[in-house]
Amino acid sequence: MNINNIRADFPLLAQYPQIAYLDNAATLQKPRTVIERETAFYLKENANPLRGLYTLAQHATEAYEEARDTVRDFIHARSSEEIIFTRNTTESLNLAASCWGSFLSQGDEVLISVMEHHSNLIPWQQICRRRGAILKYVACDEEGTICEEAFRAAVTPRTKIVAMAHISNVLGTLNDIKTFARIAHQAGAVFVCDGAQSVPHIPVDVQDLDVDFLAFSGHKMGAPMGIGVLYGKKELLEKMPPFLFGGEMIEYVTREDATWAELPHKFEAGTVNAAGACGLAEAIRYYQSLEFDRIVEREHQLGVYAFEKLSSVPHLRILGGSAAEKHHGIFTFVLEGVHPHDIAEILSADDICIRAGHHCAQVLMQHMKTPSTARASIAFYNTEEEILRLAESLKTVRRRMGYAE
Ligand code: C6P
Repeated sequence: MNINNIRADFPLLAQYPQIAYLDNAATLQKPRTVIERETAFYLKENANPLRGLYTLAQHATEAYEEARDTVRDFIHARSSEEIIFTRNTTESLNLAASCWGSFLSQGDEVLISVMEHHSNLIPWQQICRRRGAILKYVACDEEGTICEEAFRAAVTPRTKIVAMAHISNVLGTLNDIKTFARIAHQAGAVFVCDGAQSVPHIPVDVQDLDVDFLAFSGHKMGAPMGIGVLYGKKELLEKMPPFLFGGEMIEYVTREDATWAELPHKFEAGTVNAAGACGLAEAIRYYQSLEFDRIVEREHQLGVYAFEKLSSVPHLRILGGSAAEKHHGIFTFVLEGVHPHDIAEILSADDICIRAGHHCAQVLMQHMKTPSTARASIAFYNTEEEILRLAESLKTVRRRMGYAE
């Protein structure tokens, strides 16, 4: 992997060579090919897909459906009917919660973990409240691990849905989704996986994991903002009611009633983000051109380096796993005596971009008894030099805040 060539593929990185962008869990920078593909849709293919019978509209439809096939192939779904385009992970999870959650009855249980992003928590809170169901949480230990025994103990005959992040956006923990999905299925529950942080960083095979739903966002893997995916097993998608109602999701409408379009269109009401879908397909092709295994290997190397360098910063404590391997490129930390917002602002003055706050995971913050933290998250295009700059800058933060050392 030639890192200079890779960085040259990202116009923003070339535009600001002084910036160390270490907020990749929030959103990835965009390769030129993706930006060009999205633009090309508007320059050469723009018409409302799935409607027009004229040639231009057919091209738009073809481009959109090809993008769906590319996503299907990437996550190893059985059929393109199982790929629903949404705006982002948040919308995908709301769709799953609102539609499959509509089958919940009084006293049924939904099980999630304490490390869920609000997007995989609040939709379940809301649907449980509406259906009279009970929302239960499985905890993680100090290492950020959800152990199998704790998970087994939390699943009961009343558990109807389990929803869990594949990789935590705060701790970087990789949850054992395959095992947890098997246990959930044995109890008769469906398994919803939040793949926002996993799909861009590790190969994900929905058939191998045997999850019922998988949600992810394009923008975290170099695609444009505003395009996301909900994978769902066909038999479940067929059973559930639509999410939004309106154009393109119907089969036949009378004054009193309507019937629904075939999958996947039943869940894609209104004009779709076809240019975004084409951009997502291009992002997938970009990953494939680099070879995903090499991306994983590169991010692993950088992660080991980052863990070592951050661990050498005095007064800094990394939350979660005590080994680099447990973090999957996500390092959340606190610096004794310094508010995380101050850390982020001081680092910003050094042209280093990290995130600070509760990371949309307040239940996890409560569980860890830490109101907020700072977080650096890496991607394959980062360099050892950027990570070194992060560590060196962090070493100066306490002094710049007025501490003796
Ligand atoms: N986490 C972060 O900085 P959207 O915003 O819909 O694309 O993704 C929501 C989401 C859901 N689940 C997980 C595990 C996530 O990490 C995110 C997004 C970003 O951590 C923005 S808050």
